[in-house]
Amino acid sequence: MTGLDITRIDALEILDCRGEPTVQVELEVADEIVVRADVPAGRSTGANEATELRDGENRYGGKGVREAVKSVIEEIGPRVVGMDVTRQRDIDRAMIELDGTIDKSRLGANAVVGVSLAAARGAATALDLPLYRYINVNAHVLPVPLVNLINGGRHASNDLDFQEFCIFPVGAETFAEAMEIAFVVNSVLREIIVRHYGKIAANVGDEGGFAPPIVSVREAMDRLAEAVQRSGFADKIVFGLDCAATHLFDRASRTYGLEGRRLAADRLLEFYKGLIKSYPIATIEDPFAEDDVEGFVAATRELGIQVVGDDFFCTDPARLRQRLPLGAANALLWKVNQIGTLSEAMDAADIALRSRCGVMVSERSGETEDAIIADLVVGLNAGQIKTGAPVRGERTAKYNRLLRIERELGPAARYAGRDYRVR
Ligand code: 2PG
Ligand code: MG
Repeated sequence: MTGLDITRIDALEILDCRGEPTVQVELEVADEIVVRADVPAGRSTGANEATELRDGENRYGGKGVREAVKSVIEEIGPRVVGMDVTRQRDIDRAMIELDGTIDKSRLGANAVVGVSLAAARGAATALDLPLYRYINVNAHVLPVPLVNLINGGRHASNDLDFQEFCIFPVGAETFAEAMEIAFVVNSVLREIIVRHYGKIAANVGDEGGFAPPIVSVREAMDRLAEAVQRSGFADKIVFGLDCAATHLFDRASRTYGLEGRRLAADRLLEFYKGLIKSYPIATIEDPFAEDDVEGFVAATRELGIQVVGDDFFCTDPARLRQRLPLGAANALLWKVNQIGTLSEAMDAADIALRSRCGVMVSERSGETEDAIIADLVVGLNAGQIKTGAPVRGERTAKYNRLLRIERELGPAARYAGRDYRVR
């Protein structure tokens, strides 16, 4: 045994920010160091994501994760206990082989990803390094936060079709300044929303953004643009959208549902062009459905902004290899639990960065207080992060960790700013 061997693995069913069950993995290194990792969960998921194991009985409306907990304790534990915790790829590969399916559905991606992330954290802790530096000795780039201030789609109980309306403070000097800007815009937006829709409209959606009773995309953009104008930071802010268009798409008619109309892909593209003319939008995620490669190619060619693939890539190296050469999308939304292991997700980031494609590290709508993505985004020097509104503990946990990392790095820290996509 070396001082880096995994000596024990345990798991527990805990709750995410929606109050739904999720997996927490506890991992012990060398009989003394104990770390934990919590597994997040999506709501607007892509069809090609690695598959979570949910119990499907009466408990928790079928969403219990006792089976995934059992996978960790009874199957993964005996396989990886005794392995060197710094051998991330070996650990991940051992789990992939043990699972034996293409989508990790036998053990459950929620079991596998928990162990994968706990191993990385355990290794960093055992070596007495912050996780971002364990991943990369040259980690120094603080990301621009894509701050989600208005929620719609599957993340809110309103009828707004697009899922996320965000500000992107690319003109801040530091990450700390970006957070201050986000606070001011969010506060002004709150006043605007209360004035227009009443105080009940200031309630928030799954990612902490407001969820007012707005139907029109342009009306939401107008409210956000007014908040930015009044905040005094207009010269430092551009906008971003997550359309989550997979969930607007009707397969039978091959049209997208928007504001009560049904639009073919070319009409939707025209709608985007109009929006980009009216507002300084710099980034748009999933503007077309997960399998609408043509739509993505057209968007990437014609919109002239960052086009991010979320459901479109599912953080899957194979999908990136296939679709990037076609000119479909020019940025990857990076979510470890979409593919299921840290090493596969890092392969996806590598492919993207080598193709001069941006990488935006992302939370899931169902998060916990675990802030691991803050370390991962700095470890990748990715330059952009999406982690919800600047409120609610499961979102601020990530922002707070980034504030801490910026201070730890001191003069070595560099805020990505306008170079968020490629440096
Ligand atoms: C998205 C994510 C995160 P979910 O679509 O980008 O914002 O949502 O986790 O529900 O898939
Ligand atoms: Mg998305």
